[in-house]
Amino acid sequence: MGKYELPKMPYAYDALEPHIDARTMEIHHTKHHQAYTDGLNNALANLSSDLQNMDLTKLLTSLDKVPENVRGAVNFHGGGYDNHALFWNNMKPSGGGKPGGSIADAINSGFSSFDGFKEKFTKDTIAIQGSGWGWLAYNPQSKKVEFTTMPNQTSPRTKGLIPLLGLDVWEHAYYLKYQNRRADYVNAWWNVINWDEVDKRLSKTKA
Ligand code: MN3
Repeated sequence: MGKYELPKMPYAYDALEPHIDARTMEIHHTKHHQAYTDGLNNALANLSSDLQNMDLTKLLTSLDKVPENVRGAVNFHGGGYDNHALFWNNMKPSGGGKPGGSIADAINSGFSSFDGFKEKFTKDTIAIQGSGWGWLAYNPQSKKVEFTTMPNQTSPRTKGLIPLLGLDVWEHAYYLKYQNRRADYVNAWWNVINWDEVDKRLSKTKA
């Protein structure tokens, strides 16, 4: 058995209905996230023990230490494993609304306002070409939060950013319910955000 196992879902597959449907959640978790988990374990098997034992978050920020022939697989499957683990937990049933606490202050300071942030996140995530993710991330250099998009499964950690809130816009995340209507999925997703979890991630960056 590999080092990584598929993380348990923090709620039932139908818990995010009607915004994200149960069948999509189940396939997304048991097939797609499982595939990244297996791919990560397979990639790790080709690494030296010091890299195998490194925390995944550290490994993703130090991809230059990974031999070139395995780097792409670690970037893709390691990013996919980590991104999805974050994604399940940055959603919850009856979520959404406006954040409070430190994350609200950080968003106001990084963007014009919460509404300005929401507009940018929505517009730029819908506009991602092909598969990828929209992220709210903390930048340890500027000590501010910022928005970024990342292609495929590449983690914001590879750019030295700490992911706080991510939205998966691969078609597998919405196609069964929304087909080609990515914008409808992105707009619905704002109703299931777990802001307490996002706030917790921000406070950990300062620990
Ligand atoms: Mn996905």
